[in-house]
Amino acid sequence: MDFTRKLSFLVFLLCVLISLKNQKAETNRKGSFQNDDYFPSDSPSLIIDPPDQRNLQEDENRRNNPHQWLRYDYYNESCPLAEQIIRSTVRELYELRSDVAPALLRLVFHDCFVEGCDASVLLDPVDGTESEKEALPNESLKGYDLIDIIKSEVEKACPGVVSCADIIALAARESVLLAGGPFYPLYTGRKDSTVSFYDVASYELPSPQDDLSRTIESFASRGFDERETVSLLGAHSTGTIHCKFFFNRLYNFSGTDGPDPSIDNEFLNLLRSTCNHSHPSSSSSSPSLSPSPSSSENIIHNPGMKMDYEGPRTGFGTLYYRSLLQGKGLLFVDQQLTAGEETETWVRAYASDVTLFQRDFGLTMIKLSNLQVLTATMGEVRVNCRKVN
Ligand code: HEM
Ligand SMILES: *[C@@H]1O[C@H](CO)[C@@H](O)[C@H](O)[C@H]1NC(C)=O
Ligand SMILES: *[C@@H]1O[C@H](CO)[C@@H](O)[C@H](O)[C@H]1NC(C)=O
Ligand SMILES: *[C@@H]1O[C@H](CO)[C@@H](O)[C@H](O)[C@H]1NC(C)=O
Ligand SMILES: CC(=O)N[C@H]1CO[C@H](CO)[C@@H](O)[C@@H]1O
Repeated sequence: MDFTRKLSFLVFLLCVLISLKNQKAETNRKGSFQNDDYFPSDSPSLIIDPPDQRNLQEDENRRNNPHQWLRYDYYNESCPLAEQIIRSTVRELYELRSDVAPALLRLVFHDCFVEGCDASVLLDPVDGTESEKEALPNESLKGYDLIDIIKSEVEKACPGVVSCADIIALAARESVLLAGGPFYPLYTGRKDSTVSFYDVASYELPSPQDDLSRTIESFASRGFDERETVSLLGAHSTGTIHCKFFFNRLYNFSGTDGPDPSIDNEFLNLLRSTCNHSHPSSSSSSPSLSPSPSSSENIIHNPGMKMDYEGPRTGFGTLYYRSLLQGKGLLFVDQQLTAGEETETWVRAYASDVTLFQRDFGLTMIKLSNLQVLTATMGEVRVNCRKVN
C-alpha cells in the first residue's frame, strides 16, 4: 500500500515536470493573446497562457465550464477598455494602500464560495432582509469600498455594461499579481445575482477552526481536490490575520489548558506577545499614533500578524508553505494542511518549488473564479454593486 502510494506519487511528479516543461515551450510560442493590452506591463513571476483561441475545443477549462458563453475579452466590443481600467484602478488604489490587494483577493473567495461568483457578497441589506455581508464569517471582510471605486471608473467609460462579478474576479487577479503571484487568464461575461444568500453564507463558508477533513469536504463539494485545496490556501501568503482568529490556539486550546501542540515554541511566544493586547480581559487605551503595519488598522486594539512578514514580493507562496512545515501556520485551518498524508505531500512540494505552486495556484484561481457563474439572462449587470437594479 505504502509502496504503491509512493510509486504513484513519483509518476505524478514526473507528469508535473513534463507539463512544466511543456508550459515553458508554450510561453515561448507567441500566442494570439500575447498583445500588450492583455498582459500587465511589469513582468509577473509566472504567466499562465490562455489556450489558443482556435483550439478552444481542446481547452480543458472550457470543457469544465458549463457556461459556454463566458469567453476571453467578453467586453471586447461593448467595453474594450474594461480590463485595462480595472487593472489601472486597482494599481492606483494599491499605491495608496497596499492592503487593498489582500482585501480584494479575499473578496473573490467569499463571493465565489457562496452560491457562485455572482457578486451577491456585495449586496447591502434591504429593509429587514439579511444579506451575506452580515453573515458571521464575513466579519472583517473589506473591500466593498474598493469595488465601488473600480466600478465607478468602469461606469464612466461604459455605463451599465460590466458586471460587478467580473470586476471582483478581475480585481482579484490584479491583486494576486501585485502580491507577487502569477498572472492567469480569465473568462468574462459573468452576471450579477438579484438575491443575497445570507443563510448559505453563514454556514457554508469554511471556518478558521475547521480541521482538515472538514476543509477537504468543504472544498470537495465545490469540485476542488486536495492538491487544489492546498494550493488555494496559499492565498494566505498575503495580508493580515488578526489575533482573534487564532487566539484560541495560544493558551487554552480546546479546553486542554495549554496551547495548540502543533505550534512551534518560538513562534508561540511571538504570537502570544503580538496578541497579548487582544485578549478580552486586557485593556489598553493608548491609541497608536505611529503608522501601524496594516496601515489604517489600529494595531493596539486589533493586532494581527502580517503573512508576508519577510517583506512583500519575496515570492508569493514560499514563506506560507515553509512556515507550515515549521509549525508556524497562523490559522488552525492552515496548520491542518500538514496533518494529512496527501495534503502534507503538497505542502512539501510547494515549499520547495515556488513555480509549481504558482502554476497550480493560478489554475485553481481560474477554477474558483468560474464557480457557478450566472450568464446571459440568468442575472443582471448591476449599476450599483451594492443593490439590485
Ligand atoms: C478554509 C478556507 C479559509 C478560511 C477558513 C479562511 C479564513 C480566513 C481568515 C479568518 C482570515 C483573517 C481575516 C482577518 O484577520 O481580517 C483570512 C484572511 C485572508 N484570506 Fe482566507 N480563508 C480561507 C481560504 C481562503 C482562500 C481560498 C482565499 C483566496 C483564494 C483566501 C484569501 C485570504 C486573504 C487574501 C486574506 C487576507 C485578507 C486581508 O489581509 O485583508 N482565504 N482568511
Ligand atoms: C470580439 O470577439 C469576438 C469573439 O471572439 C470576435 O468575433 C470579434 O471580432 C471581436 N471584436 C473585436 C472588435 O475585436
Ligand atoms: C480551559 O477551557 C476549559 C473548557 O473551556 C475550561 O473548563 C478551563 O477552565 C479553561 N482553563 C483555563 C485556565 O482558563
Ligand atoms: C501579557 O500581558 C500581561 C500584562 O497585561 C503580562 O503579565 C504577561 O506576561 C503578558 N504575556 C505575554 C506572553 O507577553
Ligand atoms: C464588512 C462588513 O460588512 N462586515 C459585516 C459582517 O457582518 C457583521 C455582522 O455579523 C456586520 O456588523 C459587519 O458590518
